Formats: sequence, C-alpha cells, structure tokens
Amino acid sequence: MKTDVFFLKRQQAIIIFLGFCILFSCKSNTDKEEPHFSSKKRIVYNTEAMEILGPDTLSSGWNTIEYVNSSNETHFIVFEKYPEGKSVVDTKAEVFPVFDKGMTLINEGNTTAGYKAFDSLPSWYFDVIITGGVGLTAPQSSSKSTIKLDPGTYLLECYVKMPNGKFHSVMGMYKEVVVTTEKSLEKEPIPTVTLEISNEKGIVNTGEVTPGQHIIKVDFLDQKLHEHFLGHDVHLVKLEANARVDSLAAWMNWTSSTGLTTPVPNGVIFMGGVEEMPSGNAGFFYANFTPGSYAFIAEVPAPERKGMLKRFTVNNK
Ligand SMILES: [Cu+2]
Repeated sequence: MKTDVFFLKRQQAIIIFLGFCILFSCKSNTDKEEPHFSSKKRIVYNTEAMEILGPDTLSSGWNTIEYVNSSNETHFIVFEKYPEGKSVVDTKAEVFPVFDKGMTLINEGNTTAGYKAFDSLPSWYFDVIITGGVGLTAPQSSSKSTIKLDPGTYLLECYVKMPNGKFHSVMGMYKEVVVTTEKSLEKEPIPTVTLEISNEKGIVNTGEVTPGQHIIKVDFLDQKLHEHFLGHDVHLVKLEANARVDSLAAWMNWTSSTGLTTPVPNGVIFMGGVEEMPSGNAGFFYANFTPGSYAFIAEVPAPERKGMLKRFTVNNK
C-alpha cells in the first residue's frame, strides 16, 4: 500500500512537473448566468494564450470556480495542494531539474533510467495532493465547478498537449494560488443530478438529466492510480452526429502519442466537469443541457472498459 501511494505521488509529481518545464499557452472564455449560489463573489480564471489568469488568493471552504476559455484550445484547470511551506519557488529549484532529466531520458526511450532519475525528487513533493478543479472545457466557452479547498498553497495547471506534443503546463499554463484561512461565504450546492465514481462500478448516474440547467455532484467513492499514473475524474462531453466514441475514449489517455492532444476528436465538445480528488470527497459542476447526445467520461486509459464512459441522451420534455 505504501509503495502504491509513493508511486502515485511520484507519478503525480511527474505530471505536475510536465506542466512546468518549458512555457506556452492555454485559454478560456466567458460565462453564463450565475444562478444557485449564496456567494456574491464571482471567481473567474481565464486563458488568453497559454496561461492561467485570475485571483492569486481564494478563501477556504467551498469555492465556485468559473473557467473562461477564450482560446482556440481545449483546457482544464486542476488544483494541486502543496505541503506546508512549499511553493512554486521550491518546485523550480528542487523539482523541475529532476523532472527535466527524467523526462528527457524517457523521451529518448530510456524509460528505466528516466524513472530512476525521479528518485532524486525531494520528499516533500510526494505530499502534493490533487484536490479537484474544473474539467475539460471547449475553446471559446466557459464552465464552472464548485470544490472545497483547505488553506494552503496550490498549483493550478493544465496538462493537455499541443499538437506538437508539448504539455500546456510546460508552455506556461500554470499558476500558484494561496487559499487563506478566511472562510468562503459559499455553502455546499444542492445538486439536481448525482454521479458516483468508483473503481468497482465506474460512473453511476442516480438522476435523470433533463433539458435546462443542472447542478451535478460528483461523489468520489474511491480513488486509485490508473495506468497513466493519475486518479479518475469526471468530464461532460456533448457528442455531435459525427462523433466517434471510440476515438474519444482513446483520447483520454495522455500517455499515448495522440492522447490528450489537441485538436480533440471530431464532434466532441467538452463542457467541464470535476477534476480528480481524494477518496471520500465530492465536487460539483454546472451544465445547461439542450436535447442531444452526451457522455460522462473519466480522463483515464480505457474508460469504457472501466465503466467510466457513460453515454446518455437528453430528450425534449
Ligand atoms: Cu491547456
């Protein structure tokens, strides 16, 4: 168990690092109505080129994060909580060089030596915890998620890949954010649809999706390391007539040369979701449904085999 946890942390560290090595661009766009919240404060992060722009600090507790993707790429924002006293400064000094060396070896085909290089990572880096975030969001659109944050220092990033294979985070799509001890005014949202995600049953939808606005809760009944060294999450996609679900499923694996690389598969429009969080936690996201074909899907290898690709249809009332 301990080994698994260590391995998971290491792989998370790898992913996080990939988001940092070099520099580039990501984005988002504007939003819709601000319904169902007690909070008066609107929290918006956006992307104009290949970066994350927005508040440097957030209150602790429930936060509704709106992601405005003004770019021509699909992006997400994942929140990674740093151990106390550590920040992106420490990452640049102690982590980036190690990942740079390891990834270079792996990219050269020397996988064993590459993973061996990660043994030089500082011990604190294995305490980074992925704590949710806003799911994949199509170009020129926006999405919104509500997540619970503890005080601390966080790294926000997107590791979708550019057509040339470079991670967005490596190109500059990351941001350090401090969550203060000041409590947010927000309350936990009341969902209209609840999804459960687990290794045993995949994604299970316990509510009917009807046309109109919905608040979707994602209950993480468990969490585990998948083949791509990360845990599971939930994204919403709209499937147009020309969409191929097998292409979408294959795309959700960043370790393949074409996986998680833009452009996204034809006919697939990402509408947000909730990024990975530890077992026992829950997050919320918001979507306005029109009649059509959709799917809930996790960003993991072989999501259909794991029950983590659930198609559904929204019918006219
Ligand atoms: Cu991105």
